[in-house]
Amino acid sequence: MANFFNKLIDKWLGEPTIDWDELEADLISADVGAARVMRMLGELQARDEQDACEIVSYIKQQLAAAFPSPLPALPSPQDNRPCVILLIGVNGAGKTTTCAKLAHLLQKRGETVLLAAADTFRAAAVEQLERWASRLQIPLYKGQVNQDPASVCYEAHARALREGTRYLICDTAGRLHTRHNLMEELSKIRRTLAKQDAHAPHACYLVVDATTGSNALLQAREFHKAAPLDGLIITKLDGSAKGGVAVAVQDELGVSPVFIGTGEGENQLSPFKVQTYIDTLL
Ligand SMILES: Nc1nc2c(ncn2[C@@H]2O[C@H](COP(=O)(O)OP(=O)(O)O)[C@@H](O)[C@H]2O)c(=O)[nH]1
Ligand SMILES: [Mg+2]
Repeated sequence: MANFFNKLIDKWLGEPTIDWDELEADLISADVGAARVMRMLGELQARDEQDACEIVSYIKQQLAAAFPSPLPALPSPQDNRPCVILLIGVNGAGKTTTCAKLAHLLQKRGETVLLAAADTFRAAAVEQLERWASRLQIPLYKGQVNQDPASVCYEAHARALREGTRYLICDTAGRLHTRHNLMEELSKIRRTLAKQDAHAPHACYLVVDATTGSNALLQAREFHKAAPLDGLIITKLDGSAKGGVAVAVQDELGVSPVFIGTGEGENQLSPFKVQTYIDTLL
């Protein structure tokens, strides 16, 4: 994992003066968002700070303070109704894998979970979730190929209500944030879920791939316009990707990170923790 701040200290510690342009470029490359970078550097320059350790500790503290405390948590079921979680995002972001990981995490906490395979565009997508479900022994509701995803979610929701399942996690098809009809379909899924419980979906999380850098901010912006996001799940933080986009999304949209994915295995999903994030993931 990238350890951005240690590299920053190493780089600047021996330097007699800080090259602000270069420091700016370093920070921009971490995807934390230009506006915040400018604000932080403006403050440091105003007090003519030259000490690398001081600079790094100021930046760390500012980035940590970007997030609300406490961070919004995964909702829990209310009134004995299943808590419905919808995972959305572009193709390849990690939605299907994250559905399985999240279901597994909840099962480990003793919760009951039903997965809904609402990515009915590709048979392979349903099969992918099916393989996870059978391996991890998680109940799965799957639709027919080409069945309306909203109707799959509806039927899965009905089953979860009937069986008293505590969590329903819906996997959806990857959609380009620029494609209107797919965004419409998302609204339909939401409306359909609300038919059996006005509060459903209780959480709609956008899954973004950390390796796409600042493109994840563009995705978040567009998805948030189409369907209000309750949180962000950042995947693939196990590589050299920097997770700075979490700060950018928090700053611009007020949408907080809830989980991070750090590998392809079922146990590689963890709740987002500010300090761990600042210390290891930037
Ligand atoms: N290294 C790594 N790979 C991941 C992570 N999450 C998902 N993947 C991989 O990313 C690819 C796409 O994931 P998938 O769940 O199919 O994405 P979807 O199209 O959004 O459903 C798969 O090969 C996953 O194994 C992660 O946190 N780390
Ligand atoms: Mg998928």
